[in-house]
Amino acid sequence: RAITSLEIGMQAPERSAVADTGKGGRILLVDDRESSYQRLATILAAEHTVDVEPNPTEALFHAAEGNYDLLIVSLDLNNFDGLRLCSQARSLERTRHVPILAIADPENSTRLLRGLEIGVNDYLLRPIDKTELLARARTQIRRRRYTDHLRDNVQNSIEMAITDALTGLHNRRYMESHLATLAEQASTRGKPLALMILDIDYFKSINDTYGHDAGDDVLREFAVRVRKSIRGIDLACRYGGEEFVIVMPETDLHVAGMVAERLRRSIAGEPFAVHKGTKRIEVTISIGLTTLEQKGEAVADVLKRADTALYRAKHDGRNRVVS
Ligand code: GH3
Ligand code: MG
Ligand code: MG
Ligand code: MG
Repeated sequence: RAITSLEIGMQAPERSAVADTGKGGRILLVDDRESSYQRLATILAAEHTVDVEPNPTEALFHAAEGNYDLLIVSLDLNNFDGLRLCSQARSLERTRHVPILAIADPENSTRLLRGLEIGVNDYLLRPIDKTELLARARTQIRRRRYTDHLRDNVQNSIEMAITDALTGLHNRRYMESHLATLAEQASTRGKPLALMILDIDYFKSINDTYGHDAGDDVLREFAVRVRKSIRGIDLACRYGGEEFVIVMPETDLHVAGMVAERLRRSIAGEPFAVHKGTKRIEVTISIGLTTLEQKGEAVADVLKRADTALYRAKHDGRNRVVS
């Protein structure tokens, strides 16, 4: 447990500060000289929440668990190489992106240079000027928040590009790019691969009878039931309006047939609530099922075979699985 700012007699600042000021951050100060950390923590506490940890081994643990915006590490530690802490922090997934501000006596300046090589972001030489410490801390925290924000945005864009907005399942584009990989893996590993196309029966008449919103409710609930009946490694996507594709790695026709049948029953067996639960409607689906037939078979051919099976399921009366 790190020594908290409150224990060393300081008030934590308001956490309402906006991101672009670099204020209101959470700082872990790693320093084992009491006179030094008391002073530094007092300065920093005017703008940030500061925890002090004199023990560098503990510090690494706190850094990984504590969601800090900045690590300030003394390279003048008595019983430990502060550089080692910096390098460990850089290699741990949980701390990799947390900026490090190093501080050192001028006679330890070679350690500072080494620190910069291993990923320390900035440094200050003792004696430390109050204004400069605050400015450097702010800069690092601001930069950290900005890059976090960018990383979140990139993450979101990727999610959106591969997800169907209505159902939360993968979209067709993702399935098409991923299916080839899955088929290749199955071929090289000599494992089976099953693929099914699912199509809601008379969906147009659901829209016509209950409205487009009710149709959307059905699609969403359908996706929920699909997710419940497949494994984590299976790939489910919305292929078109009311058509879905499920790809099941390492699954043969017999097992996939049982999954498809269970799914068909889970749809037909329980009416779908629409219009905020005020109305329940019977829904059925037809499923065309197939497997990868030979090594290196083109995925377009696999999809085509599943589609032909689906057509037969429709033709033979719907609410059934055909392979
Ligand atoms: P079948 O049993 O032969 O599959 O008949 P069907 O009515 O389900 O087939 P059809 O392809 O004629 O109709 C599909 C309908 O799905 C037409 C389209 O308006 C509707 N649809 C497509 N996307 C959406 C959507 O996002 N929301 C809603 N509510 N309807 C959609
Ligand atoms: Mg149709
Ligand atoms: Mg349909
Ligand atoms: Mg259709």
